[in-house]
Formats: sequence, C-alpha cells, structure tokens
Amino acid sequence: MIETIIKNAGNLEHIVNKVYNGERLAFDDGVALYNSNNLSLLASLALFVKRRASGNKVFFNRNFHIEPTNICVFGCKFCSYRRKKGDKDAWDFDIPEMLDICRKYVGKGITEVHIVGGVHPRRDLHFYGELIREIKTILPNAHIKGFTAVELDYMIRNAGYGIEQGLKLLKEYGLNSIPGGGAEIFNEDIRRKICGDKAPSQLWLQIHEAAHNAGLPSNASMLYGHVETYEHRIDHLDRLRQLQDKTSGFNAFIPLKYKNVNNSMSSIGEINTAEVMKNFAVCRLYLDNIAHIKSYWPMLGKDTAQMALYFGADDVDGTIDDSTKIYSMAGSEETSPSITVSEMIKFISSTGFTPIERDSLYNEIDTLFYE
Ligand code: V47
Ligand code: SF4
Repeated sequence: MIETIIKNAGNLEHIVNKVYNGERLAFDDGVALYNSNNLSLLASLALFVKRRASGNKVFFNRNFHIEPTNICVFGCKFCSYRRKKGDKDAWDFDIPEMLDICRKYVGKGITEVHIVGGVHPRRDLHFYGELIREIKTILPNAHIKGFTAVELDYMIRNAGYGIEQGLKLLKEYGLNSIPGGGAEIFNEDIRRKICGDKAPSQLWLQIHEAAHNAGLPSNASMLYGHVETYEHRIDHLDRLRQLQDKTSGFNAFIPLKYKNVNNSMSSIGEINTAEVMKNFAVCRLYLDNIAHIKSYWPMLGKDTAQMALYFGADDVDGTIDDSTKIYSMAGSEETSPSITVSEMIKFISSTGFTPIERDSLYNEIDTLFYE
C-alpha cells in the first residue's frame, strides 16, 4: 500500500517517507500538508498512522457534562454561549442543583463527569472544590474532568492562590483531569483579535504543564477555521507537541471547528467539510506524541464525526445525554446531543472500526449495558 501512496504523493513524497519511517514532521512539512488538496493522500497517511497506534479501535466513553453557568467575565468573539447576569437565558446553578443532575446518573455506568462553563465573577476554587467533593459522594467511581485552564486561572486567583498550590488543592478535593478547552489559537495576534481579554497562550500552556507535574493529565484543543492561517495552526500544534515532549501529560487532542451562529464573528462563515477532514489528518500527522485525536460528535454532527475516523481520529467522546449547550448554541446540527451505549456501538461499528469503551485515561472497559 505504501508504495502506491508514495507514487501518488507528488511534492509530498519526502513527507510520506518520513511518516512511513516514523520520523517527526518539521514545521514546513505541516504547512505543506495543509496546502495540499490531495485529500485521499492525507486520509491514507493519517489512517496509516492511526492504525499503527491503535489498530482498528475507536474509543468512546460514558459521560455527561455539567455546565455550572453561562455567565462569564470574558467576551470571546466566537462565543455564542456567554450571557450577562439577568439575561433571560442566563443560568447559574448552585451546588444542590448540580448534585440533583448527578443523582439522575446513579447506577448508569457513568465513568466521567465533564465540567466546563463560563468564568463566573464570584465563584472561586473552594466553590468548585466543594462541588467536586459532593459529586464524589454521589458518583464515587466517576472520573472528574473539569475546568478549562481559563476557568482554573480565574478561580485559583479568586481564592488567592498560585497555580501550583491551586491545582494541588483541587486535586485534593477530587479533581482527576483537565479538559482541553480555552486553548483557542496560541498565536498572540490572532488570540488578541478573537479573545484578547482571557488567559494568554503562555499561561494556558503553563497551567497544563503545572497540572501534568501535579499528576493531573489533560486534553488539548484548537479552535480553527476562523481568521487564522495554516502557519498559525502549525504553530499551535507545535507548541503542544513541545509541551508533550516535556510532560507526556496530554491524553487527547480535540480540533474544534469554529461554528458561526449567534456570535460576533458570524460574518466570516464556516469552513467546509473537506477542510475539516484535512485538518484532522494534519493534526494526526503532526502531533506524533499525543495518542488520541477526538472527533467530537456533538459539535461536528454524527455523519461528519464518522467521516473523521478515516482521517486519523480514534475517539468520538461520549454518550453526553443532552447535557451540553455550548455547540447547539453555536449552530451545531446536534441540538440535543445524546446517544445510548448500544447506539454508540452501532455508530462506530458501521464505519468498519471496532468500538471500545474506555475510561477517561483510555483504559479499556468491558461494556456492560445499563440502558
Ligand atoms: O474553549 C466555544 C470552544 C471550547 C465555539 O477535553 C467553540 O474532552 C467552536 O473544552 N465554535 C470548550 N468551538 C469545549 C471544551 C471541550 C469540548 C469537547 C471535549 C473536550 C475534552 C473539551 O469550546 C472553548 C472553545 O474553544 N468553542 N465557542 C464556537 N462558536
Ligand atoms: Fe467565556 Fe468561555 Fe465564552 Fe470565552 S468561550 S466568553 S471564556 S464562556
């Protein structure tokens, strides 16, 4: 197979050889891949690398989200979710309300609670710490993956701690890992344009590094398909690859396609599906040290999420149970994202891949049905 790929590679032949030999791609190689329109080559290469890493497996988990509030002190231009206190569609849950959400999942085999929301002006580390501690009394076996680096920065400062001490305290409260959000695009000029008031790139990376050093693994993401260039995307992937070389703390990478409904960047539109697929392939090829690439179905929609499996993704995230609004508010066709475990198994196996239930650290789980 590889001989045929090389024959059709044109000016990318040297990159094909590097991929085949397991050599690291250089910055310019990444940009050259983005500039190529040879989608079938990109798919073949990305699938080759994905298969070398995880065979035919595609992972999913059993999870739900808690979004504590959509009130936020920041004003990211791409955000369709943020509201001001008093707006009719603002919400701001207290701890008992969030624990009521958790009680619905007792006995359902949930392995992960994903907590992410707006950056509330008054909530601090201890509020969220108490929330984590109480969730663990209701769902003692659930892994809590919570709070973007942007939320962490604010809640830790609000409680008067430094990053290391704050993360240590959150771990003691029961936090298990950190999701990938808040990364957006690391290039400082683009970041200033789309989300200039929140944690700068260097701080995002510093918080993830400190988390890894504290024994809290994390995910990483990239918000793409807006005003950034291919060079900005490779710069973003490169900064992640460098940090991963240092810490090995990233479990998964999630490319997040910019959705343009109801936010102040709407006029720039959305990129097409071919561009989304190209991006999956390049991310898989460039990020040679992050094991899992997530095709996040609540944002992409089910059909596109399946297609991304042929472009190097090996994970589709979880069952969700209609518990997240971030993407439906930004225009995702999945307006109430929810999928049962048996539907998830069909969703993955219908692509020819082998569905594997996992926990948040990618340990494989024997699927038991509770539905
Ligand atoms: O940082 C916000 C993105 C992120 C839009 O770790 C948008 O497993 C597209 O953290 N169009 C938060 N994207 C989501 C997040 C996440 C999601 C899935 C899995 C994981 C994980 C983490 O959502 C934000 C931002 O990049 N986002 N608005 C938008 N209009
Ligand atoms: Fe706030 Fe997050 Fe929306 Fe930015 S993306 S405005 S930090 S909720």
